Amino acid sequence: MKVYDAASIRNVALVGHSGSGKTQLAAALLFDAGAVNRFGKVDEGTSVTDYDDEEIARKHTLSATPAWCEWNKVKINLIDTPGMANFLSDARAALNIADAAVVVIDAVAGAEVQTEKVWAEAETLGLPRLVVINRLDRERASLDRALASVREACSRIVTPVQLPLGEEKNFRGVVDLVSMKAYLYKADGSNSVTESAVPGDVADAAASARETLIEMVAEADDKLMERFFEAGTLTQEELVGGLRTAVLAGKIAPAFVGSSTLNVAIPLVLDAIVNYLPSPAERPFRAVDAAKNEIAREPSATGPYAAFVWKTVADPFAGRITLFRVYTGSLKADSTVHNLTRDSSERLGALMVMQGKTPTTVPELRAGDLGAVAKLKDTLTNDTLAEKAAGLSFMPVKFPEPVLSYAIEPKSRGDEDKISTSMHRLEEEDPTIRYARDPQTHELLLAGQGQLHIEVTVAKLKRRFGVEVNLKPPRIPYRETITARAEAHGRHKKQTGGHGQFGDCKIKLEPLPRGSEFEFVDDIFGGAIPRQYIPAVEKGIQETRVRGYLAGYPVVDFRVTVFDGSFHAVDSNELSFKMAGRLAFRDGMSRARPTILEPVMNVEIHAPSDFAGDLMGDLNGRRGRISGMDSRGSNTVIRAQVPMAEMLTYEQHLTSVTGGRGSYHMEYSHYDEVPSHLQTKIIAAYKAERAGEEVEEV
Ligand SMILES: Nc1nc2c(ncn2[C@@H]2O[C@H](COP(=O)(O)OP(=O)(O)O)[C@@H](O)[C@H]2O)c(=O)[nH]1
Ligand SMILES: [Mg+2]
Repeated sequence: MKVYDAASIRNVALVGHSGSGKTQLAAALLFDAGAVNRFGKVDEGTSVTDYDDEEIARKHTLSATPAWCEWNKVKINLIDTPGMANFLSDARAALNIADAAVVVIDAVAGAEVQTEKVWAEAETLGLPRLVVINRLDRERASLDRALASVREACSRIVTPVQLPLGEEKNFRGVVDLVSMKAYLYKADGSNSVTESAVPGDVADAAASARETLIEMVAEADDKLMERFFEAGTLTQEELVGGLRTAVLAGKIAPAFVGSSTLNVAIPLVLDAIVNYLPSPAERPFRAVDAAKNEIAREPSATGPYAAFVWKTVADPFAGRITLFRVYTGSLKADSTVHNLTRDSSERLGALMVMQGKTPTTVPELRAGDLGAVAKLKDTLTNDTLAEKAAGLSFMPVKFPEPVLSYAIEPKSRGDEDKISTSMHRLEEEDPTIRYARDPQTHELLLAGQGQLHIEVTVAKLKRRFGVEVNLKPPRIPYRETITARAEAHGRHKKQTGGHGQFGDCKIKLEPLPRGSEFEFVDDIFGGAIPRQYIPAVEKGIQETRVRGYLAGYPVVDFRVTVFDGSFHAVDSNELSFKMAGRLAFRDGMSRARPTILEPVMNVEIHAPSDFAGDLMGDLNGRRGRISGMDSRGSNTVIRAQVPMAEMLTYEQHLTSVTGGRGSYHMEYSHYDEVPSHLQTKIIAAYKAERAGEEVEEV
């Protein structure tokens, strides 16, 4: 396979709300460019980029997937990304290594919640954007309405460069406002096209839309503005050149129209990617130097190499597949590279470029290109592969922390080890999940971005690694604390046969601010407790506090001061003082007015404004505190703080209330006291759970 130089590469992330047609668009682009010989269909499970079993089954993209094609001698690297809230971090990871974004919009729905999110992300990263208003063949599709909503929700820089020919199911092509030509397609999936002059019935509309475009282009550049005032218009060359400059500067996002299922007007998007979007050679890349200062560098095909690992795929057969972008220098097959992040060396075998799941080997990948390599030993997502001489590394992408945690248990006994090795591989692939054993309950916990995310992870575990688990209802990580100061006394005395046991201590308990965990202060003077036994007192308290006092949750945010005690010259030992510590702690807790704390989440909900009233009422019922409300076009954004315990079933609720048109996001905020009537329930549940167990001997 050919090796490409930066100037003949485009790296483009396809982003947008779920269902706008990104994956189908990728299938059409790849087919039209001749990169695949079959026109893949999402609905038939044959798209190039939704190849994972789970994606095919759910008809939803769950993970960012690269593909590529060649168009007019330029290699286009496309990255298809998920549009669902639970999986959006993969879209972010893709945008981070792309040079431009193609934002896909459903011509019926217009801009949606995740459209705004990915738009904002692309803007923050300074990426030139191109908009594709897709699904124009559907009933009630409207370019005007879709455009108006994108311009309102995202930005005024969105400017149409095409007009549609034919409406809804008769949508057949476009008038290109730059070339002022009409392109009609057969709409049978093939890309056969008839080029003609602009038809008479749309001539006026096209002329005036072109005028607007020319004005927008002129406004984006002072020199062109002057020319525009002198001549009253721009020449064709000025328009073409000026449009490109404006796109690169982020001043115009040209909007294209199309149907990705009928394959209408899609080849023009390939032209646009090549003509209007930047090559890596035109974009200095961002990195940090040895002192961690941000720097911008020009890529160069020669000189020291530096590459960034943006994703890892856990393949049950091929093992770990590492996806990277070469930013400068070049990587060669069968060579050794340095992992700067881990200071280790990695042997590269075959270098590959990925067409969905299908690899093609390449001898070399140069600055600006994307590629993959299998079976690296310890390289993970966010690592930098670079020669020290390059003097730079790449900033890791910050992935969101999990917000919900479920306990899982193997369906067949003895699968624990297999679960944990498979889970660790899935964790490498998806940095937004966490898998761990609860130190107190010994349960296996799987945490992720939402219920759907957890379900998908469990499904992957089954399909890819053949391990089945049951999901148990999520546990809330409650905590306990005290609200009053108390003094307490613990004395452990046992007279057995010969040698006895004796430990005795007096302690003070005091509340501390949230987040302080636990402090232990030694305030013994004059040897009331011999030095060597004081750590034993602390240990005794530590061991008991993590097991809870009211309902089995760790006691936090308090200080213990040991201030007095007594000992016995013969019978005192470490164990006795540990016991005394435990007794004192429990004695103190009984008077320190213990209480239960629960995690409270920051929640942000986006939904059509018609539902705002219902959703706010429901949040009140969930003990939520509304902290803000905004309207965005026809949508409302509600911000609230809600206890985690009330949010466990929110996903289903929101979907059913809004008919799937609402979405939400939440993250941990702080711990707060549980209202007392609910504490009673938590304590009762704990007692019921423990009813069968032996009572621990203190
Ligand atoms: N009618 C019509 N359906 C489309 C078009 N593009 C995509 N779809 C359908 O819309 C659904 C979602 O498409 P998909 O590519 O998976 O959307 P994604 O979530 O953005 O990747 C699928 O059923 C597609 O067949 C289009 O241009 N016209
Ligand atoms: Mg998709």
